[in-house]
Amino acid sequence: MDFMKDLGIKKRNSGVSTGTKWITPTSDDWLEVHSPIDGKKLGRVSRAGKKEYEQIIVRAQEGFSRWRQIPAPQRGEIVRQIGLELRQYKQALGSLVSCEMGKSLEEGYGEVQEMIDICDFAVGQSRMLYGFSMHSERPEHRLYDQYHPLGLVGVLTAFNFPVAVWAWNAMIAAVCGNVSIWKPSSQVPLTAIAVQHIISRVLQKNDLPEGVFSLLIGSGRTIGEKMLADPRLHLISFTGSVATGRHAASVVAGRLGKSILELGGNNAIIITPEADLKLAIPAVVFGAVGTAGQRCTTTRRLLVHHSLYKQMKKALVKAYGSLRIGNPLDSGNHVGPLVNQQAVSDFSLAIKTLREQGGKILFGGKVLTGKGYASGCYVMPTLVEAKAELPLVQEETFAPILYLIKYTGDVDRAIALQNDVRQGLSSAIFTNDLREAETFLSSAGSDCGIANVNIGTSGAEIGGAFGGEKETGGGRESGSDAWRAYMRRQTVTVNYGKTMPLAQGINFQL
Ligand code: UN1
Repeated sequence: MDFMKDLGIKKRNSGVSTGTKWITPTSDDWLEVHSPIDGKKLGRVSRAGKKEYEQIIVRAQEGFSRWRQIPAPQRGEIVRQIGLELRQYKQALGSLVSCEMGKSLEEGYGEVQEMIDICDFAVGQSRMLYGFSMHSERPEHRLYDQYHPLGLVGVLTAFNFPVAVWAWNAMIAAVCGNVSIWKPSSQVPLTAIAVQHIISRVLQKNDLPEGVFSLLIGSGRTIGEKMLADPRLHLISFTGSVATGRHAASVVAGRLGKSILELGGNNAIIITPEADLKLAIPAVVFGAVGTAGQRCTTTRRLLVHHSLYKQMKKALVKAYGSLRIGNPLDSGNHVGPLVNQQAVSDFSLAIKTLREQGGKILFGGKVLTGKGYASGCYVMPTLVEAKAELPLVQEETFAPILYLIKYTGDVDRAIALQNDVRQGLSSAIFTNDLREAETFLSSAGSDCGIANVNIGTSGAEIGGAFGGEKETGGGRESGSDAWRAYMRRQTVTVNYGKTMPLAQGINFQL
């Protein structure tokens, strides 16, 4: 595979880098990487131990003391160059994402495009780190707020978006004057190494110090835990499951550190009687089967008004029948494999449990075997007729399983069903009725971080703030004013007069 070579991936790779220099771990701890496409070994990665962890943190601290002195627009210029470099490697990196993680090639390219887009966004943001200027209540006083970098930002990313989520965090953090330390998922270390090669050329060309963008590949139990507990890391951005996120949140909160959590979703689309099904059907199918159902924004529940239910069910069974499942590097296929055997077991267990709980499989429900499916990671996208209150419908199963749920009554009833889960990431309604759409968007509407009208639940643009409520964790990353979470806010009052008045009119005479 030529793209591996172009990206600097070798048979044996170091998993530790300070941004400009690779460190060879002293321990003999190797991670073997296999593709879920065909089980083929892609390479080996040496993992960081305690010693390398310490080296990385110290370099990052040194790097930060230099990086924060560089004016923000100049930091933006570095990010601009990273964006240009990523454009050169879009095909190669997108192919590696697809190969290592299993998402379709189109989605692999899309993910790299998200990186490029956030670079462009961050370049602009580097000139817009605005604070407010207020009017002081005292004469000859100036009152304003300003934003300073936080310091070291730990970025712990999940397997399903091996590169984009890092970029949302690292690029915004960088223009804000922070340095970042990236611990990718152990499922997808090679894409992280490839990214590190790409950015290290930019860092070297600009004569930047070590420690601005570091990479630490290691196990969650050692390196991940160390990062969570380390008071030298001012902010932890964590993407992953609710269970691990809950643990991460408590460890970081225990040391009064800051965190951004982007945890699970259980996203629903509402189809009202006023929906345009020509729009809704492709959006539902992409939302449910894209990335083989392994996005946190995947459509998991479809709430269909009873008047359209039969029609919708028929159309979906037909659409699912036309999906092509197979090697994601073949652009003719819609759906690739799940990430590993564990994910397949989780899928099979979910199907069994659904049957026990009274769900009816309308399509799929099987693990694929035979030619082209030898890795054992391919499953059939699955449609299940279910009641909203089934225990498993309340959970996020990270697989392409879509629950068809019939509702009767008005849009308020559909919104109540949509909100009646513990997670709160993404949501959507398909309707051409203004009242229904605006009710869904109102304060009594969707309780999710993302609410879409006539668009599916996944595929958010980088320009908006990304994240969700309730068990999704409450954090926001990426666009809008999410940058503020990466900075420390300082309220400044300057007295340029010749007297010393106190606020609130307090009289204090010596
Ligand atoms: C994720 O699944 O963790 O909105 C991120 C989307 C993508 C990002 C998903 N832009 O589906």
